[in-house]
Amino acid sequence: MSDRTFYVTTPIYYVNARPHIGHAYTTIVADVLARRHRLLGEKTYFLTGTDEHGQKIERSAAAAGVAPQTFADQVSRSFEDLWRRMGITHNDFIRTTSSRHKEAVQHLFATLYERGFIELRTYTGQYCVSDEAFVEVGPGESCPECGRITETLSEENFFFKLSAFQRPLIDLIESGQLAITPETRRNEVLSFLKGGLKDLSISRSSFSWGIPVPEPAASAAAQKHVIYVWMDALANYITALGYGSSDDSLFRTFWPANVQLVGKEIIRFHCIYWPAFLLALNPRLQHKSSEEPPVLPAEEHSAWAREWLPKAVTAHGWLLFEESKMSKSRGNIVRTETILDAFGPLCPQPEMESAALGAQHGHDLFASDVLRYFLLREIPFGQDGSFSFDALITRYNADLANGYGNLVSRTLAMIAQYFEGSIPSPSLERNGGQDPARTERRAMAEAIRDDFQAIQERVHPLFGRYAFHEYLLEVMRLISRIDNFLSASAPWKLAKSSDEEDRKDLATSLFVSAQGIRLATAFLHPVLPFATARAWAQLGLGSIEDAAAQGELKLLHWADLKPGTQLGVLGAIFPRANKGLAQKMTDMESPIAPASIVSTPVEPAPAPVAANTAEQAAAQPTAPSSISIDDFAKIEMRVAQIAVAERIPKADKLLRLVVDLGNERRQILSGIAEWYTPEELIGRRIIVITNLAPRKMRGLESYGMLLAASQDGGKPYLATVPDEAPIGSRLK
Ligand code: ME8
Repeated sequence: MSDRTFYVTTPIYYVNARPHIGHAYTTIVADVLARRHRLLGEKTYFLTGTDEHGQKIERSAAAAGVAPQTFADQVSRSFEDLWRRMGITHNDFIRTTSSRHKEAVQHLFATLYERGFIELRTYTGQYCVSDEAFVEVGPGESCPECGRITETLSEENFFFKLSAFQRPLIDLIESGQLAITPETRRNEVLSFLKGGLKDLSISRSSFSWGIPVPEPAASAAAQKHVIYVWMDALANYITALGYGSSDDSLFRTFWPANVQLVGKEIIRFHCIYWPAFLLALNPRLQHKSSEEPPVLPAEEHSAWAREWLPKAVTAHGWLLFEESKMSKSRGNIVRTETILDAFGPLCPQPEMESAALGAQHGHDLFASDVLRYFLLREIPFGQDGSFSFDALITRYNADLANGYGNLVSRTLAMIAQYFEGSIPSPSLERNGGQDPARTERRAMAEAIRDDFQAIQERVHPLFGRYAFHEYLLEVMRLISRIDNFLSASAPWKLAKSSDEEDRKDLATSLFVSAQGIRLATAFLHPVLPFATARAWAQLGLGSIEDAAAQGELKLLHWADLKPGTQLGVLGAIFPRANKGLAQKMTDMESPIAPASIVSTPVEPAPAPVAANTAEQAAAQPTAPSSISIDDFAKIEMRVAQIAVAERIPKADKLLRLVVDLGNERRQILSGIAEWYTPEELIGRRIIVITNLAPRKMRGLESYGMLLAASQDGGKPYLATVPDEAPIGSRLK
């Protein structure tokens, strides 16, 4: 192991709703980086966690009818559970409601107060609850960041003297000491800084769900204050390492972070507030709060920054779904669990992936690889990228099933068949004599060997620059090259020949392909940790984790693949996925309100006035007595026209309907046969809930639910809309 350390962090995610694939994206990138740096032999630490204080969480908990801590516990656990299902290798999971964090944040606040960087003032301004920030707009106007209406807050507040750090921050960013990537984000931060910095309000007294301002500051204020949620949250990156506690050995080993990964919307918090808090900890800046802070020469800040500021903040773009940013407040999220549940069952021999934890975990790890690959291959890191189930399946089939998986399967199957499962001995020689095909395949084999080192020199730096999509594109090029080489060599034909030279070429072609697979597998390991473990074992090379830990994947040498190596147990790696899986995932994306994962008893909601079977009504989750507008927005209701209505044999109560939604037709089964004849229904414009999970009744699938009003078992009256309401339009 080298002396180098590597510390990578993700943002800590709010617990106001369950995780979605946007959160998984950042966490996956951090995991890929952590795995890569571990295999480079660096002592690596990877931190993630949850952000649990603030008004937003307090309100979400109130809407769910539970105490904020209960709410935070439940949602935080859903993040931890998901990362475990996905095989994420974080070293720590920090929660801002943990006592270790709270105490250290109070220590941070008290230190800055003592240094004269925090003082008490009165402030009136517009506050955006969603972003948890004061914004510079007039009363009643909306937030320039997220567009939501702001609230006027007038508070006695503790202020942090952010304005004192404008110059030092500009210098540190311009000199590259605090690296911000990509370039566009760096420019955005610099132009914001150059526009001037106002002091920052860092406490709140209008609500109580936060870390109390500690003494002696607390006694100076008339009211009780909690620490501003962003100061609380940003501090996690050091509180998790033991900053401000009796054991700060991790802090001394790993801080400053090598890279802090964030989504682009929170770059300012990480590149302005966060480094300013850290610069203010410099004891040489101590002053009385009534005085102006001393101006230190740039070298002094630079020396402090070397020890205290993150080396780099890197922002990625947004995952878009249906054209807009995937977010819980917009209600257009895709849950990672959907992908795990849909792709998992495709995993052949899942117990191989997870000998210790069983087949279910194997399913999850397999599916997690699929999502990891897609996100890194599909989206140029730093840019926004669209997510769709169709694109996921297309990419999976093209690159993983038909590409990598197929190459591994066919090569190893031939080695098993023609060489009794033992890696053959090559005879690389250029001279093909009079036979042009032989000359060509020998030249191709030799070129692959000659290029073995150069490919690695070309591909590895792409990873270092976070150009994951180019990196994976290069790996796929390597796979195609080996595929083409195999097709040109046609070992299955050579195997039929008794010619001595053909026998040699048969051995060489399979040996060279095995080398290509070995190289592709080493390249892919940080991105596809589970599939590559399987391929490596099938190649007869044992545990890829061990190889990674011993630094053997850093740079491969041709001579390290020994002829005579006995292959492991063979089996498919990535079977082809059926296109129907996309519809399955779409159907699985039924809304789950945050409240539905809270186990505290809540008032059951009135039964939904829907005209389906009693069984279906009983399956409705109980809801809290009030739901937020965001929760309501998750229910997709559309205008539909009934195109087909018919009775179902031997089912007195059910009708089978086919409804037209404009861009699609759906089958819906509805328990209204006692009250409506099929004839009177055809042509009616009704309202359908379109994003319910499908249900099977009488062997038929139902993809949605009609809205109707009814009283205790009485006739359901179908909710209708005027004929001019466009088919497919959404009810909001
Ligand atoms: O902002 N595309 O938490 P958060 C890509 N608690 N990434 C996305 C995404 C999307 N559509 N949606 C979310 C917070 N993310 C604060 C952070 S850190 C001290 C405090 C990812 O739950 C991305 O990393 O809103 C983004 O920055 C983060 O989740 C925001 O998560």
